[in-house]
Amino acid sequence: MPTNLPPNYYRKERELKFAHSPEEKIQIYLELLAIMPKHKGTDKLKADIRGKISRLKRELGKKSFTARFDFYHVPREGAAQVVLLGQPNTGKSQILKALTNAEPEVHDYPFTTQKPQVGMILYDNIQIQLVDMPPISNDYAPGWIFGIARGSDIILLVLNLGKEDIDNDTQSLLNLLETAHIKVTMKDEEISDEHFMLKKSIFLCNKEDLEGAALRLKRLMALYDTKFRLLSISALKGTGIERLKKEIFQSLEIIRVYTKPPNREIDKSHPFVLKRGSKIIELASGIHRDFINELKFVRLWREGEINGMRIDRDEVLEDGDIVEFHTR
Ligand SMILES: Nc1nc2c(ncn2[C@@H]2O[C@H](COP(=O)(O)OP(=O)(O)OP(=O)(O)O)[C@@H](O)[C@H]2O)c(=O)[nH]1
Ligand SMILES: [Mg+2]
Repeated sequence: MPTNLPPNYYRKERELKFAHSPEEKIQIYLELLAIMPKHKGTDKLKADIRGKISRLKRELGKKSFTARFDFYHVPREGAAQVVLLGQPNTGKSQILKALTNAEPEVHDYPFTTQKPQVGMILYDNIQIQLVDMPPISNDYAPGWIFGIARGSDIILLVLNLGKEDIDNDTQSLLNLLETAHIKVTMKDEEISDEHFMLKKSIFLCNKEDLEGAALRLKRLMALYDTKFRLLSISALKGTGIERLKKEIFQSLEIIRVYTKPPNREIDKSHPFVLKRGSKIIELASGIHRDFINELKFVRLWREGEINGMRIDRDEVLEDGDIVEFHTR
């Protein structure tokens, strides 16, 4: 295995362990190929993966793969991918509608949504992809839905505060996820459990406008508030939506960094989005592969702290940093 693979390669690779269907596995392999840096050291690995994909395709019969392909993959767009999961009629599509410009079908009967639908959340100057999924329940829980959830950055577990037995629904939702090897968490623990993928989640308690909602929320809080983040909203009335956007942004633990050529103004509309804790060197290698070799020095502006000082390439970046690259 080549040593210089990026961290998201290993995260993606871990999903293979829990993928059951050939379609899901093919999708993961395709994404691994896309993530892999292009250099001599990865040639063999690339060939191995291509071989695996062909074997899986043969196993599947080419026709059915292309016919069902769309269902198994939602191409990533924007700074992160956030997935809505929940039982039928809990308001997932209404939430997509409230947070984005998408116009999904919303109806007062279960199983309205039959395939993934996407929209973009605008938060300040970044875009986050929101994926609305078909419902899951004890009677309907196809593997591909969980495959998409395992590949996402955050899961929003949508619960219906209008339902008296919301406690049972919540527990069965968590059970369904565990059966699919997903354990929800509040913290960013990425590769810490052998049998589960730990996924950051928010319990999204929807329909707070309905009668009895406040009491049910209180009950849920008593059960889950110490371990999980609970948020109450009404997607229909539009309450709690701005706070939800902010919480999603905060849970993603991403930072925005602006780059500029020397002696030029910065363009704040196009930030680079990086994981919190990223260094200058990671920013530079994201710009293009050889950029780091062309670098002579770097200046940094950080509000109220640093004003154009030369900094080391191992400097850890912060949200809002402005970086000026000087090349040879
Ligand atoms: N009162 C109230 N009704 C809501 C709210 N959010 C959604 N609804 C209603 O609940 C019903 C179901 O909403 P959907 O968004 O279609 O639910 P869903 O979870 O996408 O349903 P499936 O696609 O079947 O899984 C619709 O009649 C919505 O108008 C809310 O915040 N308050
Ligand atoms: Mg729906």
